[in-house]
Amino acid sequence: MRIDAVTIFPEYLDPLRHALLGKAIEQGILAVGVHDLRHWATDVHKSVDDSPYGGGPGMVMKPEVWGPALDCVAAGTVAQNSDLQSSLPHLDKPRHDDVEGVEKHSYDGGEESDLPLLIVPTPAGTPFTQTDAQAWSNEEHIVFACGRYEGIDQRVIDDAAQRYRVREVSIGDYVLIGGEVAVLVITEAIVRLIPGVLGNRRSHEEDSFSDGLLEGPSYTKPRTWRGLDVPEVLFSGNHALVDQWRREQALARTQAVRPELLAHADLSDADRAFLDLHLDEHLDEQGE
Ligand code: 6GU
Repeated sequence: MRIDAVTIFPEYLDPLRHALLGKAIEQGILAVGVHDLRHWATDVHKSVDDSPYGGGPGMVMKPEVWGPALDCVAAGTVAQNSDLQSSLPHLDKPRHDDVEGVEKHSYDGGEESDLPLLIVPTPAGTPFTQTDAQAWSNEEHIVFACGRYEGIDQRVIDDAAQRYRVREVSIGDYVLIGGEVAVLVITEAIVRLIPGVLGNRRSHEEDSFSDGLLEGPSYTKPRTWRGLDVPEVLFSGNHALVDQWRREQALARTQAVRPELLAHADLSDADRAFLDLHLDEHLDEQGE
Protein backbone atom coordinates (compact mmCIF):
# COMPACT_ATOMS: atom_id res chain seq x y z
CA MET A 1 0.00 0.00 0.00
CA ARG A 2 1.08 3.56 -0.68
CA ILE A 3 -0.18 6.45 1.45
CA ASP A 4 0.41 10.11 0.57
CA ALA A 5 -0.62 13.07 2.68
CA VAL A 6 -0.68 16.73 1.65
CA THR A 7 -0.45 19.20 4.55
CA ILE A 8 0.95 22.60 5.52
CA PHE A 9 2.50 20.96 8.63
CA PRO A 10 4.53 17.96 7.34
CA GLU A 11 6.33 17.48 10.68
CA TYR A 12 2.93 16.90 12.31
CA LEU A 13 2.79 13.58 10.43
CA ASP A 14 6.21 12.38 11.62
CA PRO A 15 4.60 9.78 13.95
CA LEU A 16 3.79 7.78 10.80
CA ARG A 17 7.45 6.67 10.83
CA HIS A 18 7.32 5.13 14.28
CA ALA A 19 6.48 1.80 15.88
CA LEU A 20 4.14 -0.44 13.92
CA LEU A 21 3.93 1.92 10.96
CA GLY A 22 7.72 2.25 10.81
CA LYS A 23 7.96 -1.53 10.84
CA ALA A 24 5.52 -1.81 7.94
CA ILE A 25 7.65 0.73 6.01
CA GLU A 26 10.81 -1.33 6.71
CA GLN A 27 9.10 -4.52 5.62
CA GLY A 28 8.15 -2.90 2.34
CA ILE A 29 4.44 -3.41 3.09
CA LEU A 30 3.87 0.34 3.28
CA ALA A 31 5.30 3.45 1.60
CA VAL A 32 4.39 6.86 3.00
CA GLY A 33 4.90 10.24 1.34
CA VAL A 34 4.30 13.50 3.19
CA HIS A 35 4.07 16.62 1.02
CA ASP A 36 4.14 20.30 1.93
CA LEU A 37 1.18 22.06 0.28
CA ARG A 38 3.25 25.28 0.03
CA HIS A 39 5.34 23.58 -2.62
CA TRP A 40 2.38 24.23 -4.97
CA ALA A 41 1.79 27.84 -3.87
CA THR A 42 2.46 30.27 -6.73
CA ASP A 43 2.85 33.74 -5.19
CA VAL A 44 5.93 35.16 -3.46
CA HIS A 45 4.31 34.77 -0.02
CA LYS A 46 3.55 31.09 -0.67
CA SER A 47 -0.02 31.74 0.46
CA VAL A 48 -2.41 28.80 0.56
CA ASP A 49 -5.57 30.50 1.85
CA ASP A 50 -7.79 33.50 1.31
CA SER A 51 -10.85 35.17 2.84
CA PRO A 52 -14.23 33.45 2.33
CA TYR A 53 -16.72 34.68 -0.26
CA GLY A 54 -19.86 35.84 1.52
CA GLY A 55 -17.84 37.04 4.49
CA GLY A 56 -17.36 35.48 7.90
CA PRO A 57 -14.41 34.53 10.08
CA GLY A 58 -11.35 32.51 9.14
CA MET A 59 -9.73 31.63 5.85
CA VAL A 60 -10.49 29.11 3.11
CA MET A 61 -7.76 27.08 1.40
CA LYS A 62 -7.25 28.06 -2.26
CA PRO A 63 -8.33 25.81 -5.13
CA GLU A 64 -5.44 26.86 -7.42
CA VAL A 65 -2.98 25.45 -4.87
CA TRP A 66 -4.87 22.27 -3.90
CA GLY A 67 -5.82 21.25 -7.46
CA PRO A 68 -2.25 20.85 -8.80
CA ALA A 69 -1.06 19.40 -5.48
CA LEU A 70 -3.62 16.59 -5.60
CA ASP A 71 -3.11 15.93 -9.32
CA CYS A 72 0.63 15.61 -8.80
CA VAL A 73 0.46 13.43 -5.67
CA ALA A 74 -2.29 11.19 -7.05
CA ALA A 75 -0.30 10.62 -10.25
CA GLY A 76 2.93 9.98 -8.32
CA THR A 77 4.76 12.76 -10.19
CA VAL A 78 6.05 14.74 -7.17
CA ALA A 79 9.49 16.18 -7.96
CA GLN A 80 11.16 15.95 -4.54
CA ASN A 81 11.44 12.61 -2.73
CA SER A 82 9.25 13.02 0.31
CA ASP A 83 8.96 9.39 1.35
CA LEU A 84 9.37 8.79 5.07
CA GLN A 85 12.08 6.47 6.32
CA SER A 86 11.32 4.24 9.28
CA SER A 87 12.53 5.81 12.53
CA LEU A 88 14.09 2.65 13.97
CA PRO A 89 15.42 -0.68 12.85
CA HIS A 90 12.69 -3.06 13.99
CA LEU A 91 13.19 -6.07 11.79
CA ASP A 92 15.52 -8.00 14.11
CA LYS A 93 13.32 -7.38 17.14
CA PRO A 94 10.53 -9.86 17.72
CA ARG A 95 7.36 -8.14 18.86
CA HIS A 96 4.79 -9.30 21.35
CA ASP A 97 2.21 -9.43 18.58
CA ASP A 98 4.26 -11.54 16.19
CA VAL A 99 2.88 -15.05 16.10
CA GLU A 100 4.55 -17.84 14.15
CA GLY A 101 2.54 -19.66 11.53
CA VAL A 102 -0.39 -17.26 11.47
CA GLU A 103 -1.79 -17.20 7.96
CA LYS A 104 -2.12 -13.89 6.19
CA HIS A 105 -5.57 -12.88 5.10
CA SER A 106 -7.20 -9.72 3.90
CA TYR A 107 -10.64 -8.31 4.42
CA ASP A 108 -13.44 -8.27 1.90
CA GLY A 109 -15.09 -5.07 0.89
CA GLY A 110 -12.24 -3.22 -0.83
CA GLU A 111 -13.50 -1.43 -3.88
CA GLU A 112 -11.36 -2.74 -6.76
CA SER A 113 -10.09 0.30 -8.62
CA ASP A 114 -7.00 1.82 -10.25
CA LEU A 115 -8.12 5.26 -9.10
CA PRO A 116 -6.52 6.44 -5.87
CA LEU A 117 -8.81 6.82 -2.88
CA LEU A 118 -8.82 10.46 -1.76
CA ILE A 119 -9.70 10.87 1.91
CA VAL A 120 -10.53 14.35 3.13
CA PRO A 121 -10.72 14.53 6.94
CA THR A 122 -13.35 17.03 8.05
CA PRO A 123 -15.70 17.33 11.01
CA ALA A 124 -18.44 17.68 8.36
CA GLY A 125 -17.72 14.20 6.93
CA THR A 126 -19.39 10.83 7.47
CA PRO A 127 -18.19 9.02 10.62
CA PHE A 128 -15.05 6.91 10.11
CA THR A 129 -15.66 3.31 11.29
CA GLN A 130 -13.87 -0.03 11.65
CA THR A 131 -15.77 -1.15 8.52
CA ASP A 132 -14.07 1.66 6.55
CA ALA A 133 -10.69 0.66 8.03
CA GLN A 134 -11.21 -2.95 6.88
CA ALA A 135 -12.31 -1.96 3.36
CA TRP A 136 -9.48 0.57 2.95
CA SER A 137 -6.83 -1.90 4.18
CA ASN A 138 -7.10 -3.45 0.66
CA GLU A 139 -6.36 -0.21 -1.20
CA GLU A 140 -3.27 0.22 -3.40
CA HIS A 141 -3.00 3.99 -3.02
CA ILE A 142 -4.60 6.37 -0.54
CA VAL A 143 -4.15 10.15 -0.68
CA PHE A 144 -5.08 12.33 2.31
CA ALA A 145 -5.83 16.05 1.90
CA CYS A 146 -5.37 17.86 5.23
CA GLY A 147 -7.37 21.03 5.47
CA ARG A 148 -6.74 23.71 8.08
CA TYR A 149 -8.55 26.92 9.01
CA GLU A 150 -12.15 26.93 7.80
CA GLY A 151 -11.56 24.14 5.27
CA ILE A 152 -10.78 23.74 1.59
CA ASP A 153 -12.70 25.46 -1.23
CA GLN A 154 -15.50 22.96 -1.98
CA ARG A 155 -14.71 22.95 -5.71
CA VAL A 156 -11.45 21.11 -4.98
CA ILE A 157 -13.45 18.18 -3.61
CA ASP A 158 -16.13 18.39 -6.32
CA ASP A 159 -13.47 18.44 -9.05
CA ALA A 160 -11.50 15.57 -7.50
CA ALA A 161 -14.70 13.48 -7.30
CA GLN A 162 -14.81 13.49 -11.10
CA ARG A 163 -11.42 11.76 -11.28
CA TYR A 164 -10.82 9.91 -8.00
CA ARG A 165 -12.93 8.17 -5.40
CA VAL A 166 -13.41 10.81 -2.68
CA ARG A 167 -14.48 10.24 0.93
CA GLU A 168 -15.02 13.11 3.37
CA VAL A 169 -14.75 11.57 6.85
CA SER A 170 -14.92 12.70 10.48
CA ILE A 171 -13.21 10.90 13.36
CA GLY A 172 -15.74 12.04 15.97
CA ASP A 173 -18.14 14.71 17.11
CA TYR A 174 -15.63 17.37 18.14
CA VAL A 175 -13.62 19.93 16.20
CA LEU A 176 -9.86 19.72 15.62
CA ILE A 177 -7.69 22.50 14.22
CA GLY A 178 -6.88 20.52 11.09
CA GLY A 179 -6.96 17.10 9.47
CA GLU A 180 -3.44 15.94 10.46
CA VAL A 181 -4.36 14.13 13.65
CA ALA A 182 -7.27 12.48 11.84
CA VAL A 183 -4.76 11.21 9.23
CA LEU A 184 -2.71 9.60 12.02
CA VAL A 185 -5.83 8.00 13.48
CA ILE A 186 -7.21 6.71 10.18
CA THR A 187 -3.81 5.49 8.93
CA GLU A 188 -3.13 3.53 12.11
CA ALA A 189 -6.57 1.92 11.99
CA ILE A 190 -6.04 0.88 8.34
CA VAL A 191 -2.40 -0.21 8.39
CA ARG A 192 -2.70 -2.52 11.39
CA LEU A 193 -5.23 -4.53 9.35
CA ILE A 194 -2.90 -5.08 6.36
CA PRO A 195 -1.90 -8.76 6.31
CA GLY A 196 1.55 -9.22 7.83
CA VAL A 197 1.62 -5.94 9.78
CA LEU A 198 0.19 -7.07 13.09
CA GLY A 199 1.18 -10.73 12.63
CA ASN A 200 -1.38 -12.17 14.95
CA ARG A 201 -4.63 -12.70 13.09
CA ARG A 202 -6.67 -13.48 16.17
CA SER A 203 -5.67 -10.19 17.71
CA HIS A 204 -7.80 -8.20 15.30
CA GLU A 205 -10.62 -10.63 14.93
CA GLU A 206 -11.29 -10.12 18.63
CA ASP A 207 -10.96 -6.34 18.48
CA SER A 208 -13.62 -4.14 19.90
CA PHE A 209 -16.06 -3.37 17.04
CA SER A 210 -15.05 -6.34 14.84
CA ASP A 211 -18.08 -8.25 16.12
CA GLY A 212 -20.01 -5.12 17.04
CA LEU A 213 -19.21 -5.39 20.77
CA LEU A 214 -16.69 -3.65 23.02
CA GLU A 215 -13.92 -5.83 24.43
CA GLY A 216 -14.10 -6.86 28.07
CA PRO A 217 -11.28 -6.50 30.64
CA SER A 218 -7.87 -8.24 30.44
CA TYR A 219 -5.55 -9.40 33.25
CA THR A 220 -1.97 -10.62 33.67
CA LYS A 221 0.32 -11.57 36.58
CA PRO A 222 0.37 -11.10 39.53
CA ARG A 223 -2.77 -12.88 40.61
CA THR A 224 -3.35 -10.36 43.41
CA TRP A 225 -2.25 -6.73 43.07
CA ARG A 226 -2.97 -3.94 45.59
CA GLY A 227 -5.58 -6.18 47.15
CA LEU A 228 -7.39 -6.73 43.84
CA ASP A 229 -7.81 -10.31 42.58
CA VAL A 230 -7.94 -11.56 39.00
CA PRO A 231 -11.38 -13.14 38.37
CA GLU A 232 -11.33 -16.80 39.47
CA VAL A 233 -12.77 -18.21 36.23
CA LEU A 234 -9.54 -17.30 34.37
CA PHE A 235 -7.67 -19.98 36.38
CA SER A 236 -10.24 -22.70 35.72
CA GLY A 237 -8.41 -24.12 32.69
CA ASN A 238 -11.88 -24.57 31.17
CA HIS A 239 -11.65 -22.80 27.80
CA ALA A 240 -15.37 -22.97 27.09
CA LEU A 241 -16.11 -21.37 30.45
CA VAL A 242 -13.45 -18.68 29.90
CA ASP A 243 -14.87 -17.90 26.42
CA GLN A 244 -18.37 -17.65 27.83
CA TRP A 245 -17.20 -15.34 30.63
CA ARG A 246 -15.36 -13.09 28.15
CA ARG A 247 -18.43 -12.93 25.93
CA GLU A 248 -20.58 -11.93 28.91
CA GLN A 249 -18.07 -9.26 29.99
CA ALA A 250 -18.14 -7.84 26.45
CA LEU A 251 -21.95 -7.85 26.42
CA ALA A 252 -22.20 -6.23 29.86
CA ARG A 253 -19.65 -3.53 29.02
CA THR A 254 -21.32 -2.73 25.70
CA GLN A 255 -24.73 -2.52 27.37
CA ALA A 256 -23.36 -0.20 30.07
CA VAL A 257 -21.17 2.06 27.91
CA ARG A 258 -22.51 1.95 24.34
CA PRO A 259 -25.99 0.36 24.43
CA GLU A 260 -26.79 1.65 20.91
CA LEU A 261 -24.16 -0.76 19.49
CA LEU A 262 -26.24 -3.77 20.56
CA ALA A 263 -28.86 -3.03 17.92
CA HIS A 264 -26.34 -3.95 15.17
CA ALA A 265 -24.32 -6.63 17.00
CA ASP A 266 -24.46 -10.27 15.98
CA LEU A 267 -26.19 -11.78 19.05
CA SER A 268 -27.09 -15.40 19.82
CA ASP A 269 -30.11 -16.49 21.86
CA ALA A 270 -27.75 -17.06 24.80
CA ASP A 271 -26.40 -13.50 24.42
CA ARG A 272 -29.92 -12.09 24.47
CA ALA A 273 -30.87 -14.15 27.51
CA PHE A 274 -27.76 -12.91 29.32
CA LEU A 275 -28.50 -9.28 28.43
CA ASP A 276 -32.12 -9.54 29.67
CA LEU A 277 -30.92 -10.98 32.97
CA HIS A 278 -28.08 -8.48 33.27
CA LEU A 279 -30.40 -5.56 32.57
CA ASP A 280 -32.81 -6.75 35.28
CA GLU A 281 -29.95 -7.02 37.80
CA HIS A 282 -28.75 -3.58 36.81
CA LEU A 283 -32.18 -2.08 37.40
CA ASP A 284 -32.52 -3.94 40.75
CA GLU A 285 -29.23 -2.37 41.89
CA GLN A 286 -30.62 1.05 41.07
CA GLY A 287 -33.75 0.19 43.09
CA GLU A 288 -36.05 0.44 40.09
CL1 6GU B 1 -11.45 14.49 10.33
N1 6GU B 1 -10.96 17.01 10.97
C1 6GU B 1 -11.09 18.07 11.77
N2 6GU B 1 -10.48 19.21 11.45
N3 6GU B 1 -11.81 18.06 12.87
C2 6GU B 1 -12.41 16.90 13.17
C3 6GU B 1 -12.32 15.76 12.38
C4 6GU B 1 -11.56 15.85 11.28
N4 6GU B 1 -13.03 14.78 12.93
C5 6GU B 1 -13.56 15.30 14.01
N5 6GU B 1 -13.19 16.59 14.18
